[in-house]
Amino acid sequence: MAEAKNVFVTIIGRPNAGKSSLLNALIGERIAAVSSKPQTTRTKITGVLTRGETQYVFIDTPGMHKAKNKLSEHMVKTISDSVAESETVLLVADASKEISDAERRLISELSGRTHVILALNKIDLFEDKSQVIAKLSEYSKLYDFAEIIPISVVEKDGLDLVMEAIDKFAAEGPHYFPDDMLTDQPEKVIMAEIIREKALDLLRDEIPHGIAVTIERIGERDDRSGEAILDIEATIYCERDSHKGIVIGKGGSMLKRIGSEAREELETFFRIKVALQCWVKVKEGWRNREALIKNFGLD
Ligand SMILES: Nc1nc2c(ncn2[C@@H]2O[C@H](COP(=O)(O)OP(=O)(O)OP(=O)(O)O)[C@@H](O)[C@H]2O)c(=O)[nH]1
Ligand SMILES: [Mg+2]
Repeated sequence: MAEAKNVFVTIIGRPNAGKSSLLNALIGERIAAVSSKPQTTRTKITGVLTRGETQYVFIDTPGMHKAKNKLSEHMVKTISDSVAESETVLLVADASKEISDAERRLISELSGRTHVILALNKIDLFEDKSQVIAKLSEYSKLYDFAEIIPISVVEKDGLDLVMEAIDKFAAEGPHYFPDDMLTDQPEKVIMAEIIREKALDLLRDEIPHGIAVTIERIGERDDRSGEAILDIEATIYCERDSHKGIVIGKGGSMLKRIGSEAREELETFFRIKVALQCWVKVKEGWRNREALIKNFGLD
């Protein structure tokens, strides 16, 4: 048999660039929450893919932004710690946006590393591909990337090229995770992230950042016909009483929608029937309180 190989890849980039979408696409499972709102990812998420002799370990990070509260300070620190941890860096950029200051800062912090791949995402948004090429050359002036690959996660375009580029940096070494493992995220975290993703999708813009989800209880039982059911009880925390009302919605309609969309996704992910119960609680100003951030597992 060929020698075992591994490669650790940290995925970085501005908020909303499509880092978590790319992670999910490369792994082939939705292990990380994705949403149209920036700052969806709050803590690092490890995704594992083993193909043949090579184990790929991906570390998804929060989008690089200016820290505005204690939670985002933790998020920004997570990015630099994760970059330091792995040799290969996959920078995901949004081809439809101007290069931001935060992005420039992020790139300057890579100072001199050689294993940096740039994936220029969302090229599906361009009819005129010459605009993509112009963007490519703008980025190539900022850093000596090992490779620059235009991709579209949505259209699954260029993903094989990303894997090939990463493959070149795989080195002989052990598989640190079991070959059938997809993520180091504990089940409870994945469950909470799926529920938070649905809440982010369905709620108005001003609330999502103030939301955290914790899983209070998990239990398995058989229903009358003998089919296994996973019972999940979750609490959705928000920062204000007025937000609580919005999360619950008229006659509980919003909470019902969040719950039923989350349940469907949970059933697909865990491949088991799910009964989900969600409560809503207020914890004022949690994003600025260390103890609560710790409590939500975001430190
Ligand atoms: N048009 C288009 N949209 C995309 C593509 N890839 C991702 N998106 C969308 O971009 C948005 C952000 O995606 P995420 O994967 O959550 O982005 P992220 O970089 O992880 O964001 P943060 O975790 O907030 O830093 C979502 O609405 C995705 O559906 C793409 O190739 N094309
Ligand atoms: Mg993300």
